[in-house]
Amino acid sequence: GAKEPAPATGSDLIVVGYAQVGAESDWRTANTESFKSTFVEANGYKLIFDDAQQKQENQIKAIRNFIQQDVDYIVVAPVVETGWETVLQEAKNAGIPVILSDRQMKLSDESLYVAWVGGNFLKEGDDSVTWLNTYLKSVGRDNEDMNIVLLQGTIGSSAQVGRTQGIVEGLAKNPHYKLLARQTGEFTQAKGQEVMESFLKAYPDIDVVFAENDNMAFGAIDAIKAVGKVPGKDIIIISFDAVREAFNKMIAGELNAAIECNPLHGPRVAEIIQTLEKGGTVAKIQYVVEEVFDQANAAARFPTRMY
Ligand code: GYE
Repeated sequence: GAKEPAPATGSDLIVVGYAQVGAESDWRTANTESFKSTFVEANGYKLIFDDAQQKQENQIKAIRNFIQQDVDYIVVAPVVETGWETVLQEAKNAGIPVILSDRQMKLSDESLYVAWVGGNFLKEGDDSVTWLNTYLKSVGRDNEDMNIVLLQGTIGSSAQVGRTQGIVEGLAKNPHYKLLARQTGEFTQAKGQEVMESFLKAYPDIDVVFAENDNMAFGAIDAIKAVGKVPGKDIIIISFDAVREAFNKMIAGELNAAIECNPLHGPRVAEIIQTLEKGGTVAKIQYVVEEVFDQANAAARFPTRMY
């Protein structure tokens, strides 16, 4: 009869090096968890995980280490878009395929990576302004002038670049919208709070905050409370990611909307690797389908959220 396949020994495992951005947000924690739970021995993998603490130089070092260790695949969630050609060429010379996940790179040579999977950040930005347009209309405030501030993510990251572009271009279409200020909060709650505090001091009459991730919105909520205003009522708050805590805040009425960005890329990257292992071809750019959540659907959708 047919023989059972031999159990995977150490040398049979597919070795994957993951150069992760850091641990700056709930989204990032869920993303790390997704890789750690997917790339396990039981699935035929050995994962070498590196946390770059939001520094590109650390990510470049990590990639060089992966090349040294002759891993089978390198996965990168690039902290910023530019400056990767040299190290990716080194990976290419070593014959190691590179898969990008989450944020994109801007490269002069697209052959330096096999595939990318992640969210459509420009669309997310567009969706956030569309949500505001619809909401203001529904509450009869679409003829009011709106003073708006923007908490940006890590400058030069494709998540920031795309979301900022979608937001700024969307706002520019409506003469009632006035973007007073934009500044980075580095995708962290602490920095988001700090920047929002300074916005509130500089601009006493803010109507709307866009935060390029949930954690910065959580910081903004605290800053708004600290000046005696009611988040979600006195100031409309829109954020990105839609992590579990964002649902809690929408249900509590403190956050108005969260534009989804799905972090569960582990299985998606594993599928790409499995296809490559079988000699198949993969789509170069793979966008994940994402939704928009607000106070009208948050409670109903919360129980089935995966992150
Ligand atoms: O929105 C933010 C995280 O790159 C899409 O990075 C990701 C972003 C996400 O820090 O929370």
